[in-house]
Amino acid sequence: MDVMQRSNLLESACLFPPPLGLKLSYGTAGFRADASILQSTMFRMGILAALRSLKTHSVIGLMITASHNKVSDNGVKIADPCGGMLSQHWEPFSDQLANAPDPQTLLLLIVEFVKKENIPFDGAFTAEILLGRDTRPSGESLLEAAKQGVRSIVGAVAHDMGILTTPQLHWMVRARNKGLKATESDYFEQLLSSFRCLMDLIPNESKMDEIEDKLIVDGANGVGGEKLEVIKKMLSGLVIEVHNTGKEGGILNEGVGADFVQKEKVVPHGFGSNHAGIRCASLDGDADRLVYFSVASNSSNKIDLVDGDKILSLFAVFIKEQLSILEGDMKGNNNYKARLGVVQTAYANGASTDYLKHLGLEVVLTPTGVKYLHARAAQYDIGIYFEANGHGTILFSEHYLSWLEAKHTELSSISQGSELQKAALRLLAVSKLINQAVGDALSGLLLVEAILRHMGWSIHNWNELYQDLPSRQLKVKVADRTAVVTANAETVVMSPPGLQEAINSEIAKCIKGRSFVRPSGTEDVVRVYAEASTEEEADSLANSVAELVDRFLGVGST
Ligand code: G16
Repeated sequence: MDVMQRSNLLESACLFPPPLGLKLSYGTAGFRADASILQSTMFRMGILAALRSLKTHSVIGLMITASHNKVSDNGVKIADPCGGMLSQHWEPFSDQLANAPDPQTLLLLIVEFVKKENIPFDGAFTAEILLGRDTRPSGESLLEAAKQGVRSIVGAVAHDMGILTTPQLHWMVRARNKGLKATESDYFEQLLSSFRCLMDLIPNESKMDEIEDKLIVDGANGVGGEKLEVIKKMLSGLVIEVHNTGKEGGILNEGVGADFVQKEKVVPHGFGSNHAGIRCASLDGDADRLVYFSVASNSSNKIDLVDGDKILSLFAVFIKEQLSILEGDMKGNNNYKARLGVVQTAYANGASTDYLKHLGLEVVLTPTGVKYLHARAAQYDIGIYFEANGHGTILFSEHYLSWLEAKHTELSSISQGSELQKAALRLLAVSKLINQAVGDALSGLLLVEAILRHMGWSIHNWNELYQDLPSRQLKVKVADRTAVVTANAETVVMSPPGLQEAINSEIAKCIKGRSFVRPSGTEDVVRVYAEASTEEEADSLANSVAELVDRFLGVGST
């Protein structure tokens, strides 16, 4: 790094002093905090993104969003060259950058890191960053801070991609680095053409008439509703009505959205008994999560939730069906058996895991956070991952896709229109429809809709795949949530000592009881999950465990 670069960094860093006395942490999916204190973090993540671009010789993404958090919060997620989350290897550096107390310390950290990582500053490659933001009002000024961060690395270029869903930005980064078409209209075109392909391949015998044409979507008053309005205009064979678009004056994520619906299990604002029986879906604030629900027919505000686990199960059934057609009667010479695996977290309802295992699938658990699930799913030919909160996708390995392309070409020449050829084509269409970079509510929704029509299933048929065990989630505010240390994919508390034993004795009081606690990586709380054979038991187990958390770590304790 030459003198000009150093003085450039120092000068611009002086414009973004960090908030005093606050420790920021990269968390489950990037930094998140009250938007008013994030200017310096955003500036510094702009620097980090530019360094990452130089290091990887690739385009990097920077998304300004706090996803499901309240509207006054904001945050930043970095997309790596493959479109996935920032390499975990760089997370400690991002924590150090965010927390450097003054410009001199910041510069020193950068100089040392550049040396350690051998980041080239020879001008041979131009760092390029794609910036996106959700609809939060704070996004605009934070975008300016991020741009200045990018530009403080001499020669680096920041492209403002405007208001996007988080998965759109991840998709664009991946597409750019693969040399593919990468604009927003390319994204829509890819989704819609692969959706059309799946719809055209629906078997004639499918009982399509049993499925309501109409889908009502809760847009969480965020960016997802806005983008769905665009998709809707280009669709045929599916009628989408979007509520909570944000244009009716509703507040982002307040009483609406996938997180609210999944955690509270009640109707979002704007939905009621007049929607009973209709297929409904809910997106979160940046449209990377999707859950479905139907409104209970009595006049209560209760819903029948169809969560991420059930979306995973629907996808698994469909993929498995296509694989058994393709692999059951292999014609030609080029035959191969795909390794299919599913990835969940401890939040997965126990009934879903049992169901998936019953299907004969390999099921693995990882800690919470797409970054963990994605990495694990990428180890299969086809890896399906979902968190119960609705965040997930289906990954196809490059190796499997090449095989599938070749197989499809071969089948098209020897048995065009055969079931085998159709199965290969369906799998190829799924790989294009479903976002290969990250969980994406919009592409997930189109795939769910195509599969329901393929199966001839109503939302009720789908929901009956298995019966969820009653579950309850609570949040506990504590003095220091980092005092909770977990192991075994977050199923066991290692610290504070004695907490796990106390949780175990509460679990032992319930039939089919299961409970765990973990520090949230997106909010300043400890999360409690409990499930049991009845609603009452699940509620009481969650409450007792929350009390234990409070007793061991409560606001008063240290
Ligand atoms: C982020 C992550 C998800 C994770 C969620 C909750 O979601 O991308 O993988 O499940 O946070 O994390 P926590 O329980 O640690 O708060 P999003 O949609 O908010 O970006």
